[in-house]
Amino acid sequence: MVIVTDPANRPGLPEHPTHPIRYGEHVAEARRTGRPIVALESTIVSHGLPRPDNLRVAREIEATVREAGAVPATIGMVGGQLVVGLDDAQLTHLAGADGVTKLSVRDLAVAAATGADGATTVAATSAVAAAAGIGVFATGGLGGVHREAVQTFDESADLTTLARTPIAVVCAGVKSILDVGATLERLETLGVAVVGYRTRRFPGFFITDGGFDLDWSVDSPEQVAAVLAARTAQNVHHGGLIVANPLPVDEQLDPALHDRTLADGLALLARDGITGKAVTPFLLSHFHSATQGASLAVNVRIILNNARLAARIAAAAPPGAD
Ligand code: PSU
Ligand code: MN
Repeated sequence: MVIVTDPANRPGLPEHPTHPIRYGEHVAEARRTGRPIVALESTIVSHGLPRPDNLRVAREIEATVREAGAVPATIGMVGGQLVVGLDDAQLTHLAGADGVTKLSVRDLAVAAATGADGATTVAATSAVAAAAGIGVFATGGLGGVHREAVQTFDESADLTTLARTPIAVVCAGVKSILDVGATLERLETLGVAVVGYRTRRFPGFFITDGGFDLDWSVDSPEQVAAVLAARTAQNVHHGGLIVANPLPVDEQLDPALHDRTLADGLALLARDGITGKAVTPFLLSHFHSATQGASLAVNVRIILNNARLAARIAAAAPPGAD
């Protein structure tokens, strides 16, 4: 990447952004009137879901948040401008354009200064949402500790960011392509609270039960809101809260198909020597093709399920609880 020190002097680049964060009109209005807001990430749109389903799904996620009584704020970067509440044209651009960069927290300032188009990960979305005073965020699955992390040190910045960011993230756990047990251990070390939503088992993204117990379970959006209120009132620990929301058993990917597909995918990884950033996209596209689209349909159900719960939590939380 070329660092552009003076973007205004470079033809073809947008003007250097003057506002660190720009709010979409619908989000600015919600902030003025105190309506509940749910943050949404853009990396699942640009990098996590195949085109052209990704744009349709991005719109469905926003519609689901609205139907459940909150205002969606999809976060991303357009021409170096950080936007909280992308409009439909911006969302369409990030879903379809080539050269949209995956932005974690460390990338945000560099991307802004170089006028980049970027999609924010869970880490970056959480950090920006918290800075914007938004306390609830819905996604599909978190990043985590990769299976080969003992050699590669590959652990998502999602975990370390949540350690210091006061946000509630509604997700369906982490994908089974990661080391789920190690991810839970790291979350404990980092001081990130994990509560199951109506379950004491950590969900396994495509599958309802990821194979690990949780210490805590909550039963209602109001109870999650009470956790957030208690955190604020205590004023002791300001880390993230993971609300682990499993798909109902009858909506999960068939566990036998899941296990088979994962084993085949891992064998292909080893055979082709695929490592690093390429691992997750490779395994996800293997899942989508090997299950003839079944995993994609499950993926979409997961995100919509989380968007709905996040909206209900945001509606139950008093404004400014975070
Ligand atoms: N989980 C998914 N789909 C995704 C991601 C996670 O089911 O697209 C994305 C999220 O944006 C998450 C990021 O924050 O991958 C983690 O990437 P990394 O491991 O490079 O931090
Ligand atoms: Mn990584």
